[in-house]
Amino acid sequence: MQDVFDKVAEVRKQIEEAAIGSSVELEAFRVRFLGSKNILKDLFSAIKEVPNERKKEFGQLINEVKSLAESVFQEKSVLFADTNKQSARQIDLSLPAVTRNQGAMHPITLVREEIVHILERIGYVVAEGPEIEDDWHNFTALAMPDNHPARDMQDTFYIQTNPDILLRTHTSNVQIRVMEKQEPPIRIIAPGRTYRNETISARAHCIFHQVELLYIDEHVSFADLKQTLLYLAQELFGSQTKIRLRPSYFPFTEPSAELDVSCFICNQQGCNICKHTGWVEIGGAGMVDPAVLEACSIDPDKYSGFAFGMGLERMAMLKWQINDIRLFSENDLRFLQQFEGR
Ligand code: FA5
Repeated sequence: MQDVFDKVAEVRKQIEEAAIGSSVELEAFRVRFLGSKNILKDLFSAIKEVPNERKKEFGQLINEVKSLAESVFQEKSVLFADTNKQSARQIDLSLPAVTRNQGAMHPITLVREEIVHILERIGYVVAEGPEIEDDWHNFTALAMPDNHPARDMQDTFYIQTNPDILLRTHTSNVQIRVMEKQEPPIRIIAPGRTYRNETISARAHCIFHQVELLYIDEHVSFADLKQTLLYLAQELFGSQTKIRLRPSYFPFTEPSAELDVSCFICNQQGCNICKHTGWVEIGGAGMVDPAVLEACSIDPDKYSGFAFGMGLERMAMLKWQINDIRLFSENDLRFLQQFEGR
């Protein structure tokens, strides 16, 4: 008989000492002490073993234990109410899936990366230079001294009216930065942002991007330049692509040329992109002028090299037939989303 009273005391102890640290443990507590098959029910049915004169005392004891279990449950339920709601939300499989917007690479980044990877395969490494530049690296060392007429072709933004500090007008400044520091052989590719004080239109912007190529070593010839440009054009536009070099003028290269590629849109049948000529221009190139090598303390009798520069916006416009350069900087999602997954 004492056994039954001991059992009640034991259950009370279990309730008092129950470790309830989570909603899962709270539920286990509820099932054990308050559920439809809880252990207090077994004790209630043991009342028949209790002598009549102690039945009342026994009944009160069990009711107290039951109330204790209920109040512990109430108290802990409040604590875990929020957590319960959250976990219910997490496992509600009937809810529609949350789709995540992963974003897309910007088309200029895509073209830049493609060009960089193509040239890395033949030994070029990426080099960087400052966008806020001094006159020496942007102009003078590139054989464009003060008052040189070629400066007018690149309308320049100067910083706070200081004629020596400017926003670089091309990535050719990186040629000088690298040649000043590094002994040949030099084989670099320099992508970056450039600035010109030009009226913004569908074809020109005041902020745009260029990629510069520079190769300096012993015995580098115009044939090496031509072969490198052919490789780049065929990797970018397909193995059937032809190139054409037209004589041109840049103060820092001699001889100089404009690079045209056969129109990959119409296969030289004639279209709006190539203005029915079958060719599209993609950049300027030439053999580095010996005066530029000298300005960077590189011996022009020992070393020679070539340089090439092109506009990234122009490349992206050709590649995806985009007809307005302003789209690249407007951050219009309808435009940018078209490059998802590329
Ligand atoms: C240059 O900037 C020379 N530094 C390129 C060069 C490098 C020649 C190495 C020889 C050796 P140019 O001013 O032509 O050249 O510009 C090169 C390209 O930049 C153009 O073909 C064009 O695609 C792009 N570009 C120039 N101005 C703008 C502009 N306002 N908006 C968008 N793209 C432009």
